[in-house]
Amino acid sequence: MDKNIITVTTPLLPDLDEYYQMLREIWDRKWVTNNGEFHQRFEAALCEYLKVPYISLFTNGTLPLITALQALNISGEVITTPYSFVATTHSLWWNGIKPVFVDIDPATGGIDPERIESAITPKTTAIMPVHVYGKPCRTREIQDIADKYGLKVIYDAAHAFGIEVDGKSILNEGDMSTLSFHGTKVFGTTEGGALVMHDEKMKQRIDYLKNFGFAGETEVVAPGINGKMDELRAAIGLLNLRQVDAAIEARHQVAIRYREALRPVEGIDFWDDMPGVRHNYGYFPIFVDAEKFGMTRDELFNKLREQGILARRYFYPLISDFSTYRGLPSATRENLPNATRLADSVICLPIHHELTDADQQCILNVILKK
Ligand code: T4K
Repeated sequence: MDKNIITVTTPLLPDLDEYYQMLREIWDRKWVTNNGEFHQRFEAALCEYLKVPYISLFTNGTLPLITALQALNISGEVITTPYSFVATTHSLWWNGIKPVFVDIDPATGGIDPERIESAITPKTTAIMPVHVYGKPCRTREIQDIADKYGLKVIYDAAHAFGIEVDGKSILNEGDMSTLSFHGTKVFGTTEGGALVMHDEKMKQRIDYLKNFGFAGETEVVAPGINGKMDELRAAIGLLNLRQVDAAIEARHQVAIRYREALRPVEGIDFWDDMPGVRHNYGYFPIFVDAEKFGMTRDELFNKLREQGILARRYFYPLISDFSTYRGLPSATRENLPNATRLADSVICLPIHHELTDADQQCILNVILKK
């Protein structure tokens, strides 16, 4: 990457010498995938770190979404948010499920529980909310609705690594939660992901499903897929667990500096930490009010680009605006005013564990019009 370019994030990578030691072990064992030793150790270490009872590793963060829907036999219609990465809705499509978009709560970016009930039809079988940017959804209200109508809840928690509310992991909410360990995330294994579940029986089912449905050498119990994580990535995960807290703290410091500098700026809005929540600072979204700021979101975005600052407009366009989904009855902008407003005004500023004060100042100078 060009030294003068400031990227929105940078991967968390382990010390190369330590990784080499682990590669040497893999070479010695000659066991490279299919529930190897590092895979088993990584699952156990993640359960402890994330405070969850059961976890199943995957090769990315999209397959756990697809697999969770399969495991819970979800069909018909699923209520979801348009304000996310497109993989959320794609996972429904790949299961032949019709996505029903519901608007978001502008205070969290997550699905607005008050709008869920009116979107429920006899075909609705589940709700798929997203803890977007790692900000916890209103999980209690969502669960109350799910219980009332007998719906499953699958959280796309791709951004929610290590997020806790009042000391409890957000990943224990709903029926299952998925994680992404993509290199752009706070915690990554180059590509990778996981599914969090509540009981051993479901863990067993998911482990079968991610291994073609094999429940033994000669028995296939379900039409599974290949979603397994290999030993090379599990090793990175084990090493990265040792440094993820420091990385989150470094990101926290970046967030503090952004907030201090941007609070007085008229027309630039951002979110503060939520009380009782342990955040991971995976993203730092700002929302531009063109009239008050005197510049549109895209003008600011392009100005940053001119300076080599590769901020991103996550999540613009809305998923409901992509051609695949545009024709759905729930995909209209009238149905999704809050999501539309956020998508049209958002810029995610660079934030990562290696962002220097000098680089952050360059970013701020553009926004402060210095
Ligand atoms: N659900 C949600 C809510 C998600 O956000 C995602 C993924 C998923 C599900 C699916 O999980 P995965 O199947 O991906 O595990 C990125 C990621 O590819 C994607 O994982 C992520 N969400 C999404 C929000 O962002 P891009 O297209 O923005 O990535 P890219 O390649 O443009 O990278 C962004 C910046 O990161 C680059 O400008 C520089 C930096 N970078 C990137 C890579 C790949 C590096 O410094 N090194 C790298 O190796 O999608």
